Amino acid sequence: MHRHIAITIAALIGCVSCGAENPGVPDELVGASRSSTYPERGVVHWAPFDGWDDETISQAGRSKAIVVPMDRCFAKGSWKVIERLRELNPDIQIVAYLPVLLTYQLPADTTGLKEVLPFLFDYYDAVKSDWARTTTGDTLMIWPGGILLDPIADNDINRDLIAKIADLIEAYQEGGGPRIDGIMHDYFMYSVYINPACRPGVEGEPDLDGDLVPCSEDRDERELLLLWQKEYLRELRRRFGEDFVMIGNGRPPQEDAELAGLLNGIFYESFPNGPWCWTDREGFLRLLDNQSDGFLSTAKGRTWSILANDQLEQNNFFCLVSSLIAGCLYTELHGSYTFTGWTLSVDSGPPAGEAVLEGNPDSLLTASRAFRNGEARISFNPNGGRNETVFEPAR
Ligand SMILES: [Ca+2]
Repeated sequence: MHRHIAITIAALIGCVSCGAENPGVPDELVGASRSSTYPERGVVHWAPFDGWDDETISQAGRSKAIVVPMDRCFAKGSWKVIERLRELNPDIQIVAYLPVLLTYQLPADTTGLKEVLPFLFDYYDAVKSDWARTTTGDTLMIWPGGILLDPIADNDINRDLIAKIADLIEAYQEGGGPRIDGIMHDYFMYSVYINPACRPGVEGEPDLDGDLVPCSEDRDERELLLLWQKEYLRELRRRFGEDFVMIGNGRPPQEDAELAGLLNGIFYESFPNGPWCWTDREGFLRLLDNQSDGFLSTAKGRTWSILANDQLEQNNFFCLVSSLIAGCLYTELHGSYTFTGWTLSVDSGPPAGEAVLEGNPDSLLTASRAFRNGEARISFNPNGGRNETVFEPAR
């Protein structure tokens, strides 16, 4: 632990604002609403655009990026909203959410689905021969309705599956509608976890290579699982280019430098604690570590991590202040991954310095960063909990 923290601080000293400098972006975006470039926002909307009025679209247009399910990005019903967002903010990044190695069961009658969400249907169809199985031969459903795809074929990675998915995305990208600017990959994994809600319907344990040894006890299998995920990213990068924004959720992007280097950002789903019950301080220091130079790759000249937390409303402000210090994007959520507009109002202006850590990374610690209009500051208690979270305007 001590060694990790020492490395964290060493990395911080060399951190050059983690892509936050962006001199080409105007302080005001086109549209009715005045907007500060900092803090930097990212919309996270895992839902249809139904109900988005002009005001919601205008507010969403104040963000750097917007994460929307890929099937929605490629649906005609969404095109007007996406085109309007680009009119309001030509620099906005439309990032398509797509789970890693997962397909969802479809309703029995897919007639409407083919019309309204053709990508969802075509994706299901393209990968339906690649469902993974358990040690008892059962279908490997890992979330209710969500079936894992098998990354292993003939004791090697399943390259056909990579090609099928990449081919499909490429076909839609070239299909004549608005193009996507990137993908948010949900969710990279070291091993396979079956959500308890799938039991007792699912029998047996995950077994991706078919040798009847569960994934959790099968090192070769887990190595191929991780390798598949990296090769998948390499193939998407090869097809869509260096500036295609790729953001990853899950633990491997936060720990595996090789995987992180194939990405441009990390999605922090439950910042700062993660599903792994980190203290606030541990989660925050991990963020700084991840955002230090050279861990993630850049796209369009910067990194694209997003801080999110839909569980605790008070964490929205903690995400905002943390994003300022770390040089990434924050989102504001209120109980679900549905964008309803911005309620927090901080006009920090651009950074005026680097992040500074003072104190003891294992005890009392304060992180701060100067901005044109004030200072972002977070302090932590000896037990790792947060004390003060503030943006203090300059006098
Ligand atoms: Ca196995």
